[in-house]
Amino acid sequence: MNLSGRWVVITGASSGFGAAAAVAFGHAGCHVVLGARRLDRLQKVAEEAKAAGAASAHPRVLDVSSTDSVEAFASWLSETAPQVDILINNAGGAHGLDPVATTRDADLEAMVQSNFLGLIRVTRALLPRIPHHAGAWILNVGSIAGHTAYEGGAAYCGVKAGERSITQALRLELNGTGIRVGSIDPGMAETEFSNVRFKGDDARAAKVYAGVHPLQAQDVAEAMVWMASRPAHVCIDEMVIKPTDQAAVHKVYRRV
Ligand code: NDP
Ligand code: 8X3
Repeated sequence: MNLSGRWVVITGASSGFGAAAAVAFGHAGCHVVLGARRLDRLQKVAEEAKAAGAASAHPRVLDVSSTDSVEAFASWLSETAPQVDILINNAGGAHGLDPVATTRDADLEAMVQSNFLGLIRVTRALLPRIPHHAGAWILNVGSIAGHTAYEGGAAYCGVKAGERSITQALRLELNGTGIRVGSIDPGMAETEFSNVRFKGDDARAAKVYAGVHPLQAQDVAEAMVWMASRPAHVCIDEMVIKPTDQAAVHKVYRRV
């Protein structure tokens, strides 16, 4: 399917996968609509998307953890875009790596609000703008953490397992509308993910990737474009994408 001229909404587009997706869908000639809390970062990404060939690029503040913010975004969008052909629910991340015994409420709430409730809120708000029987697509960003839990990941693994359930329910609910629904579930990728998880402790974040050749954001963005550009009758329900060095959540090959 030719993506040129399609309207793509990407949440969490100020860094990592979302920013790379803005550029990749821009390169495919799409109109890109970019949401996140850091507007200055979004504006830079919008410029990069335009330079890559985007038909247009529209940055806008969005906090998926707030229903008011999501509704304001949806209302602005109805004045900006004729429709939403592709919705990429990417906003989220991990906060902390503490075991259940010592985990903090603020971290739990941030993870549930952004990865889980935010995904439902944004989808609910934009669903009326997604056309039926036109090859439209909703892509949710999950994780291998949603397939296999690890120590310190009770809440993060839990919300990503929840993302799989949301995706599966939505796929069933929208069957017959022609709207495709799927999940992309990456493994270890070097973005700002670990810097956020470890609250700005960049040395600890760097250790996560030491000696490994992790995924880069562009790897995931290219996979998203491939998934979106399948013919309208083809829905990639779930894609797991990991570094070659990562055979499983706990099995990572390190050169050092
Ligand atoms: P980054 O930290 O680089 O990007 C996260 C993005 O989410 C940022 O743009 C951030 O923007 C946005 N975001 C976070 N909270 C909110 C919120 N409340 N409202 C709006 N936007 C929000 O990490 P990644 O690119 O790696 O993460 C993207 C997604 O991929 C996440 O869902 C993450 O869980 C998932 N993932 C990451 C993996 C990895 O190893 N990197 C592997 C598997 C999945 P801002 O702060 O400006 O709001
Ligand atoms: C991010 C991948 O395995 O670090 O979702 O949780 S992992």
